[in-house]
Amino acid sequence: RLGTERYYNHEEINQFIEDLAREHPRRAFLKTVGRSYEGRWLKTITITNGDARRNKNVILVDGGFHAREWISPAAATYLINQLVYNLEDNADLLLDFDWVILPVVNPDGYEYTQLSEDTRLWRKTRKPSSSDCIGTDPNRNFDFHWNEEGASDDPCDITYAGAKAFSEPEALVVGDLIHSYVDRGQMYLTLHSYGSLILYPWGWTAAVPDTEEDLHEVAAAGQSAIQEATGTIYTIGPSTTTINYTASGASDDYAFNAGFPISFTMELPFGGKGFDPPASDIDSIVKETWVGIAAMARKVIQKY
Ligand code: 0X9
Ligand code: ZN
Repeated sequence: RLGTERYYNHEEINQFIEDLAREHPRRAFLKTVGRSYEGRWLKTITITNGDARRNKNVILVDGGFHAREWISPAAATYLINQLVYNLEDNADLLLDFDWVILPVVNPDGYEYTQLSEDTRLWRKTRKPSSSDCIGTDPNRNFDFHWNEEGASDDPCDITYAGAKAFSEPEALVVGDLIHSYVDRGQMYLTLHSYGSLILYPWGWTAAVPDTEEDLHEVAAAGQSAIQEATGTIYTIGPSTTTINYTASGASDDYAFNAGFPISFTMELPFGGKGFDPPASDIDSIVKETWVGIAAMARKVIQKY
């Protein structure tokens, strides 16, 4: 299992989920769902309790959209550890759900940020655009209110929406995952950093969905569980007015619009150093993140 003492690269994370699937053939299933622009394999791991029940409800989790947000893949891998190795504490979560996890959506960007201090704060993908600038913001590339407010037309901008919706193979993979699980999908969770926020739709407009109360109730369960566990105070609310900007073409709105009744962006904590929580902070951040996610999943079980 992957420890929490350092950050891992994409190859190590893929190796980890491959090993898990091989060692737990009845409980963990690996699926190759696509390839990044530079040719890295995008693989999901589906974790079950191994019982015979088919077509359970699904929780879909992804991490590593934005290259520099290293704590996000770390939290996704910790979640995988918990669901596989801590069946005693999490039996209820696997009785009702299959969990599908894509730990690193944007591996090209993630690897690029590991090259040097100069590239550490890269955010986007790594596919060249029509201009000299490289990369698209994968979280502005989804085909729902694509390239409206809070997304840029300028390929040199860090929020460049791309030449068209789903121009980036990495975003398209997540879009396809959303569609392939939506019939069974109860919660979509995308892990970002930083800010200690649980954001729910909409993010493309300041308007809120009819079901805001449900979204709020589930988010509040995560918020209070985290506060109880560590004292960390998460702010929860509709994306646009809570993070204080509009951003269109993002995956959370896409998943919610497609039919996931619960869809959150979780902005993990600052961790002392922004996008670079020191390795010594990884353990506490990913553990409290898991506490929040488990509490939200339990609230979903109760509600639906
Ligand atoms: O701007 C983003 O993509 C997310 N914040 S980050 O600092 N990690 O880049 C927030 C996305 C919130 N959701 C929507 N606006 N739909
Ligand atoms: Zn992000």
